[in-house]
Amino acid sequence: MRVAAFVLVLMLAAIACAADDYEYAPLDDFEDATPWVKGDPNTDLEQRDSAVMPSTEIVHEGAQSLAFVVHVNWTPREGEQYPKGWPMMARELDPVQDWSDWDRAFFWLYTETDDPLPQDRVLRVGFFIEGEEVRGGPWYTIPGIEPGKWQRISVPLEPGRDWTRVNRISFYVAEGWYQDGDRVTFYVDDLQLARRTSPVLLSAAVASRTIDRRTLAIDVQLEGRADPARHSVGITLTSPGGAAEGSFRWRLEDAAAHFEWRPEDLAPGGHHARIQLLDGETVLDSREQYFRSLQPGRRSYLSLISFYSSGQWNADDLSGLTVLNDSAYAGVALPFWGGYETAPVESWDDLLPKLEQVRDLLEIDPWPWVFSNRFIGSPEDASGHASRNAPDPAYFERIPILDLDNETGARADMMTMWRLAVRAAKYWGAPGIVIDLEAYNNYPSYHVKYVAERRGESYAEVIRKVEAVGEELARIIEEEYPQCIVWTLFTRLEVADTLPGVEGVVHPVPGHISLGFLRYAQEHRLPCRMLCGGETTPGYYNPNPEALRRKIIDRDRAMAPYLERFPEHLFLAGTISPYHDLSINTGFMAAAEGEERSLRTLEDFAPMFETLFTAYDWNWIYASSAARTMPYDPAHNALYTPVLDAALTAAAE
Ligand SMILES: [Ca+2]
Ligand SMILES: [Ca+2]
Repeated sequence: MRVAAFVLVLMLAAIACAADDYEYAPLDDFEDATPWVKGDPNTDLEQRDSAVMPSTEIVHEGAQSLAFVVHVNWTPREGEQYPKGWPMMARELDPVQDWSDWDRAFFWLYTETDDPLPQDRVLRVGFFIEGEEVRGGPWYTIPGIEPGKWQRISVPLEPGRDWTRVNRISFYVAEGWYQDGDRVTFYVDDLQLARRTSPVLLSAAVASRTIDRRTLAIDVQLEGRADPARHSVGITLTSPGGAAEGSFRWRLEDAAAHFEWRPEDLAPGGHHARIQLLDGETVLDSREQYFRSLQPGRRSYLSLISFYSSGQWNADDLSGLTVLNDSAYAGVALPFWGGYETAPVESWDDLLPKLEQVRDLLEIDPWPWVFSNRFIGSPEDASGHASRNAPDPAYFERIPILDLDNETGARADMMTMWRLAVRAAKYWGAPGIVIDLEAYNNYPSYHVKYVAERRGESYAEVIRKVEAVGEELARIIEEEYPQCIVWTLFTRLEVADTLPGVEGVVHPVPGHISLGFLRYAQEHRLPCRMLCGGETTPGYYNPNPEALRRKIIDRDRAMAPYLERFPEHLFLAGTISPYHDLSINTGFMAAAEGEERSLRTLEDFAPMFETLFTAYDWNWIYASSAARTMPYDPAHNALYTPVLDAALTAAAE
């Protein structure tokens, strides 16, 4: 199941395929609409906000198509459990159908609306296998939907599912994706199953460091059938300068395959891999990927990043920090100001006595920790927590979503904090500074589209201004401490989208802050480095080492364009949020109902730590309060230190 989930992620990024390479079978031409009904069996069968009917007006094939009419209506009605519901249309297949010999479904879609379509999700389709539930089902988000024209939609039938018993086809939207009052009609026509006439690469990924630092892991996923007598996979490595670094070839026995290969003398640094699917000597398909390898035998730098540190930093007596002098940590992040701080920023002289104390007490590296939340607004409809946590909520309420033009002075305050923190890192002789780019005040402000609409600016203008924020962060580094490492908890550069009128990919806002920073650092040849922290992926929690390794491979591939573009400046860090007793965990660290966890005690985490410390030169432990980790409690420190220390040593062997 875990493997299947990983495969699905890769496939969502799959490439459009040439139509000619398929053979087809008709599935539904919608000339008879009677099998199609509306209704979500879990919540609202009546669905007064949607309708399903045949259409003879907008037709792609034959005499009619099927219209799925949605009127978004958030007003609660009597007897309706969820005012923001899930309008759905579905058809049961009775008897069940065997699709196991097919690779994809194709259909035509015409979207009619006068309202703007939502950014992330517009319409989802699901092909259900007997026993699968609607909730959390096999939903496929149809990408790139544009109104006012017929579009050919291609849905992969992910390998790894049992396609022999398909019993339902469903389409749905969530009213919550749209705005109240929006009206949209989807016309669907000419649904067909399709089979590849010869195989292609659905995905291919290569990563070093997931087994050890000398061995490559190569994951290949085919669409179509592999014939071991004919088909093979080859990999060729070259250095960034174009020098040959070896090649290898394997027979392909299955549509999903994992290979391991230890090239001779894999030099640390960048490499280009070309992965080819071959039929005899004929190349059927190929993929290119940049990847980085690391120096074997190097001990990973482990840092502690925890809100428990806030209590230590803000205590009258800082000696509590000294517990960490006998720990596995090489560094600790100290939050100079809280994420919701609104008070005027102190001066350097105000800070200095505390900096001196830390310098005298702490034998590991202190890393100043700052928050970009300072310049993020908290409008009335925000989903964040500013009003609950901020000493002066009005400070955040007046910010126009993001204080991009320093409209309220919040951006200048953030830059002042940044400058003081960078100066403190230099004063301490610390390697660098930690920045948390989480939008605590208002999570929708991650989206360029939302920021642009709320600020009345174009997408391109918002991106330019956000990247200018990153440039200013880099300029301050240049002025204060050019060698400073900037350790982000995440960059979100692995998340890529597109927006109309914007050239190239669009990332969440933290991605563009990071890009502005990296570009400035590169153009000005600064010795500083940026670490992408990994909070978004591989993330705080993975159920087992294999799942973690898959995330590491996938992240390498998603980040490859930027790792290649910024070889001197961008590096990956890993993170994990361990616990020592599953039974005391609460909140996001607790097991879900019915979930069987293999990680129950700290010892269970040992292979997780070793996998992570093998994969990244920089790692951080997120010591959560939801797992009552209490890293400053000497007893807890004594519990965690030997396990972490052993994994650091083992990974460096
Ligand atoms: Ca038709
Ligand atoms: Ca409704």
